[in-house]
Amino acid sequence: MSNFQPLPEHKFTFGLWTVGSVGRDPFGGPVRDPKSSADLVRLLGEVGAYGVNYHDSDLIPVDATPAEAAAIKKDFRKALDETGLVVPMATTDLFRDAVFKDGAFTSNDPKVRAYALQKTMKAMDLGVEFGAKVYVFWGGREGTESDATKNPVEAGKRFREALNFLCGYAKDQKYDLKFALEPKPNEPRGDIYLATVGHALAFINTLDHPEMVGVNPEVAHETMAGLNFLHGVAQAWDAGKLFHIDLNDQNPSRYDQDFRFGAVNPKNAFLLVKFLEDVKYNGSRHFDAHAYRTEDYEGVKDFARGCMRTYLILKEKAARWNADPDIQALVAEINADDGSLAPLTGAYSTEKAAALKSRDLQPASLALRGLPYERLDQLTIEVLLGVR
Ligand code: GCO
Ligand code: MN
Ligand code: MN
Repeated sequence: MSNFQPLPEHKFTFGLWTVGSVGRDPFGGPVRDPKSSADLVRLLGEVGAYGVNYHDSDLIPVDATPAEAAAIKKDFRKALDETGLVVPMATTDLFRDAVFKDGAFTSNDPKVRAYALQKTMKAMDLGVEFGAKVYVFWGGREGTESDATKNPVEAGKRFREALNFLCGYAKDQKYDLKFALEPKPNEPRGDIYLATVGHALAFINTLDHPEMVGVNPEVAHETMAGLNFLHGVAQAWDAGKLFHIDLNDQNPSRYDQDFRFGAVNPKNAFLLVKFLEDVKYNGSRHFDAHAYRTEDYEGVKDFARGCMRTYLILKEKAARWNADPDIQALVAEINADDGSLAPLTGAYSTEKAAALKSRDLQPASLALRGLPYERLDQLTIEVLLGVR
């Protein structure tokens, strides 16, 4: 049995902003002293992470002088070399600064939109400098409190124009970068555009370079909206658009909780891990979560270790589920197909349509069939509870 030790091949990553969170919330200030980026890399090295991601301003504060920026980069690079951590993803902070109070790419002010583009191009340069291959766009401020204030069609056009511009920039610079849009329904805006994975997937098809753009779904974001996260992930996967994933946990209908992966709904977490492992998702498993505000830095390490350990435990449970003969017998029974209708279905033809229309399919007798889903789900729970 595995000892659930994280290894580089597991591709576990954390943002500087996750383990670096000082515990601020809307009602209270910091509970932990800030750490330098280099020290956060060392902390992640100590707990066994594979990589670290950052927003431009997590690494280089907006007001840093060129000399300060150079010193920070040098220390950061040194910590990466010491620990062997890599930087698979980078992103832009387009939400913290007051200038973005009405959005960045979708702001009503064309000067703010231009500034957002400028800041993102520089942030892309900074990401690529440390090896990032995925560039995330989380539009935290791209939204409204009142739809009297912004035309949603115009906002969509502005968002599209910005992404087209930035795809152009990445191509022009010959950057080996894929973009990943991160949907979220609300918080910090009252409502955020491209609220769900589905909205983002549809929007991508309207871009000039759809092949460069995918999604970065986050457990908490679909869950906040009461949606089924796995269904969104599966749709993104099927579309070839699962470029990155943000793992954490969340109670539905609450504020953005960003709990340790698997902390709230281990069954959903299990089915998600099983999905990612079954389809052989090859990207980062990025934990975009925070330690409880009660923790000191030892607790932050417990939090980070917990995210990875839970993932690995669930991965082992997934293998157990796949190898369980009783479970597999039920799976086979549920999906049984005697092939008798294959000649009438599948790819369309005039002949098939005519034959299918006239066939008596006996729906009343089909409806009599019982489906052993109670047994299958109970066995799933028993695998999870450790008795199988
Ligand atoms: C949130 C978001 C962010 C983004 C991050 C990277 O709810 O605050 O999930 O953490 O993932 O800005 O783009
Ligand atoms: Mn989030
Ligand atoms: Mn996120």
